[in-house]
Amino acid sequence: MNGWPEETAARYRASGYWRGQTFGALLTSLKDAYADRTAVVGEEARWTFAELDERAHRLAAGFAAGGIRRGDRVVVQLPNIPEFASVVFGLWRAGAVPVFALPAHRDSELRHFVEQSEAKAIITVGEHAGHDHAKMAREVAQDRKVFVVGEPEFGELADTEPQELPEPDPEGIAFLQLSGGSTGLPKLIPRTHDDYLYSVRESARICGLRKESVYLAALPVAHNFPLSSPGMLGALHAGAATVMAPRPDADTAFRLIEAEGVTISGVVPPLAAAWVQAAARTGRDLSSLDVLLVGGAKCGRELAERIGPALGCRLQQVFGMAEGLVCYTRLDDPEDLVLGTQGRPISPDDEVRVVNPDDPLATSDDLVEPGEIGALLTRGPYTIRGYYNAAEHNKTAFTEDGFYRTGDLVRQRESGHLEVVGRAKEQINRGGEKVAAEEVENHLMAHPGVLDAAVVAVPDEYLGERTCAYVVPADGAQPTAAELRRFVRGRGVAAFKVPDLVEVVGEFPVTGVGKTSKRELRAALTALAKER
Ligand code: OOB
Repeated sequence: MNGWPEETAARYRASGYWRGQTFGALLTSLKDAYADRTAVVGEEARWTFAELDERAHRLAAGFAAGGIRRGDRVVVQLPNIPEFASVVFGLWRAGAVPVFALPAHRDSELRHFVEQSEAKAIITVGEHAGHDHAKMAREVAQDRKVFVVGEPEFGELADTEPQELPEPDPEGIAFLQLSGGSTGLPKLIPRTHDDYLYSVRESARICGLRKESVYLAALPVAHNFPLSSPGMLGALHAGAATVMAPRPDADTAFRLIEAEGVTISGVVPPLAAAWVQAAARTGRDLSSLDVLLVGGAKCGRELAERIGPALGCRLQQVFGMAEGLVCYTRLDDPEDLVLGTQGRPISPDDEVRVVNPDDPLATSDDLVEPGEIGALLTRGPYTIRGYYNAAEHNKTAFTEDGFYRTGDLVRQRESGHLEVVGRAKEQINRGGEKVAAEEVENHLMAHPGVLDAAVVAVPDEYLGERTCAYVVPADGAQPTAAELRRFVRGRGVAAFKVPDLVEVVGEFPVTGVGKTSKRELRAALTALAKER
């Protein structure tokens, strides 16, 4: 029922990976073990495990009373605030299924998540970072419920008398995570209590979390990396505190590291570079920081080498994906592996195949020679077997024998460590934020003055990659770059999806490429863009 064949599921249970525990039950056991220890810290709040547990119970009862039933999907768009934790655990206890939107998402994306998941409600905040989230949610929601943290109605929910609610199925869908996507719109990723909790437990162990640890959630906490690698959930699992950073910049992060004695955090490479630079002139005491995880996009060797000395901490590389597989360098790995690879999988039962990179539909048998570059396929105890309600897309996104086609180009060392060397998928990795080429092209092509568009990555010193849109105007039209960027923004998309560069051209500046294959066109344009 959850996508894994029953035989495989039985093996994962027998191996102790899937333990039949729900997130709600986990929080109960954490409350029993760590009642008075700090669980979550925000700018104005500091909750113990007992308080978080109590809040989650009340919210669960509130959601149930408010008509949220078992299995109902609820889009959650919250920034890094303690209520993220209480709301999500509250929904879990009510048996509901959170759908994790990022604060950067705008109305067209929110609408897509609501429709795709057939959500019953949206939970959001009022004004955040200059944007009125409540207003946006109400427009998108139409006749669905909207709960706004900080408004009286939410206060009532949060104050409901706790009640016993039936436990959800630990092998059923716990939440829907968003894929970075390479086709039209982000796909929804169904994760179960059992599979996700396995990755959380192991991540906490691999990253050395103890109850004395303090995790700084610098990136938007709904994303898989700060959520579970090891993230807020890994920290909670270990009995450690999570400090919610309202923003990820060095000033904010360093202030919180000093004030809260943060021991561990996770950042994308451009942010790591910014922290490294800022560390040289900071007056803050960063000595508590022990481990910095870097991932989401490739951390080059040069940056990797500077992180430890500049921040006085250990570097741990992480290469993961919301679909499942997460790789870490281990804290006791030799330096060469820590600096030069993106780690090895969490589980001995994560199956990794490096296959023919020239065939987008290569199967798990089309292996390259050991040590050669190939496309990464994977399956295992916490990697999904299919996207949510996406039967057609699943036919190519997964092999017949259930491997997920990651779209990443890797080389595997004898130790099992993977080096990410590139990407085969039609996606731009903008400093860890994923942009699907086709999604942006579709927005551009909605402009009456645009005949055709192709979006590709251009190398960028700071972000690693930026987006460049090549646009062919319709007959007689002369759209400008500024106008097209404004147009895309006006379509209601996350700011990181607005093309950084727009080149309006008479025709696509590559010869010998038919317009039949966008894939080939993008490949040729990417090669051209690299030479710029
Ligand atoms: C993380 O998750 P997603 O779902 O936003 O993006 C996954 C993709 C990977 O397929 C790969 O293309 C890229 O992001 N990626 C990396 C990387 N980590 C992720 N590429 C090169 N080097 C790395 N270290 O980004 C994510 C999820 C959990 C933990 C960490 C990152």
